[in-house]
Amino acid sequence: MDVRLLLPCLVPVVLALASPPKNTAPQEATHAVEWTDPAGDVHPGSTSGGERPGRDVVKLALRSDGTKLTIAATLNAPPTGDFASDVVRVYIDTDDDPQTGAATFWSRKPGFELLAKLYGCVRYEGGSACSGGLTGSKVKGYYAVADLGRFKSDPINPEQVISAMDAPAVPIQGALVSASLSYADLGVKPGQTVRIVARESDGPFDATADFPEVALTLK
Ligand SMILES: [Ca+2]
Ligand SMILES: [Ca+2]
Repeated sequence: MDVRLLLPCLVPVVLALASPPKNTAPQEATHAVEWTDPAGDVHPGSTSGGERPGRDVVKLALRSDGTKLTIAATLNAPPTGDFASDVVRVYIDTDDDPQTGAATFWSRKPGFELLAKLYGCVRYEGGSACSGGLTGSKVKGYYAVADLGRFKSDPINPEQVISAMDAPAVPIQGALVSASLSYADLGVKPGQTVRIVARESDGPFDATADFPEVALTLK
């Protein structure tokens, strides 16, 4: 067979395989954005004491007020049990440039400088936890915090800016888990547009756990 006849057929196939996923323009929002999310789409978490139910987000709101960004997740039920975990992860592209920063872990979307996590923490008699738990300790209540990390040399593990244990505790009201991060800690200014991809922490181990990508213009 003449190899010159084969080449025109092969080249388009190779190009198709090498081309990156299609870039769809992010949703645009001013000051705030809110989404609903299905119930029943989370997986259980594993603990040393066996499996604990996943934290199932049914609504997520991101709100800016000129000084802080609030992450507010509504769960399908108020928290129970003695195990703490994050409920939502929020990747933030603070320079609105996909060429700078790290990629989201599961969906590989590029360009994020910050990763914030919203936790449902547990207060026990004699301690508290935002990840894991104190087995055998009596649970006294639940509260929310948001931590913050900045991607530097490690594209997977950001360097800590605010730890969950140092962040201000916000009481969980029913099924509403909500906490805020200041513009100063985020390194953003009023009127700036940031690109955000949020993710249901206990959602499927793939891109389907992501909420829609949004370009949010901060108040
Ligand atoms: Ca859900
Ligand atoms: Ca960036």
